[in-house]
Amino acid sequence: MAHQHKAGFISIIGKPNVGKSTLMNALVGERLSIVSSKAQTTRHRILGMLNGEHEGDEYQIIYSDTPGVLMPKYELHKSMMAFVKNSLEDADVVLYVTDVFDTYEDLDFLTNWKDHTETPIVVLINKIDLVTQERLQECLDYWQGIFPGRAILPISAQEGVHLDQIFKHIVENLPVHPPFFDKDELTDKPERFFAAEIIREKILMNYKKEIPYSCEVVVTLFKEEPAILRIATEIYVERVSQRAIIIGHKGESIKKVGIQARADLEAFFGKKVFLEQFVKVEPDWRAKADKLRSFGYSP
Ligand code: GDP
Ligand code: K
Ligand code: MG
Repeated sequence: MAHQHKAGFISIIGKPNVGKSTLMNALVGERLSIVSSKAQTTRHRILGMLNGEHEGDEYQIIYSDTPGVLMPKYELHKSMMAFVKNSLEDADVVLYVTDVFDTYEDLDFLTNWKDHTETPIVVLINKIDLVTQERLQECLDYWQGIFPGRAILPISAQEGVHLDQIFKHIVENLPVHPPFFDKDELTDKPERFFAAEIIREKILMNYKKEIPYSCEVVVTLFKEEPAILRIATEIYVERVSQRAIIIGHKGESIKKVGIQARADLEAFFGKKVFLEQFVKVEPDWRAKADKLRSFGYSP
């Protein structure tokens, strides 16, 4: 039989913090999506491409990492859920990620979708490195009840356990189709998106409570010069008091973010980076549709 090209979209969805971004990074072999122990780390739909060859056929797998499904409290959450919905509509296979502590969240859109869709769903029970075989069996029974008749796989995204079995499910369901993206592209997002995400990751690591959620990072300058990459960013917060916290005593806190971010930016872009950061106040930006649009939240 003549060799074919297969290509398709694989959506990674599930509740916050179950390990969706860890999984996508593991599946594509790159740190494309921020991972943190805080819920709502991922705010966009981020594509990660994997090109290869399987049993003589070439393939292009296009993974979508998405924000965790939640009941929206802010305009920002609504737009995050719109990314999730779009991702479900486009999918050739859906990887529904849960972990060994998770229970099903009965959101209307999710339940309607799962009970009616003909799209193949693979339920992944993540973080099996943390539990006993007995507990895992309970999880398997529970999720079989929620997703009757669907494939269920225990995995550890962090330890790389059973990821090859996910791949098997995917290639079996990948449509014959020419590539959607250039074969040397890793993602659909521009370089400046990743610059902003790396800085947001450091904010998530360095500040507590509400602070990281009140922040948005905008890259205002991304300029490649022969010896250096110049990046300027604006960090938006919602209140003047939050601005003071971000900056810290004598600028210590923002300086720390800058040092950590610059190290990762240099590794990611393979180049020396000059980074400037400005902290600005935009009252209640998470509730304002026009602000959200200007920050790129229009799915
Ligand atoms: P997301 O919100 O679903 O995208 O989850 P993240 O990928 O950001 O991960 C949430 C937290 O779970 C992070 O602290 C990860 O390091 C951790 N995590 C992810 N996968 C695993 C796993 O397989 N085992 C363990 N023990 N922790 C994991
Ligand atoms: K997270
Ligand atoms: Mg995530």
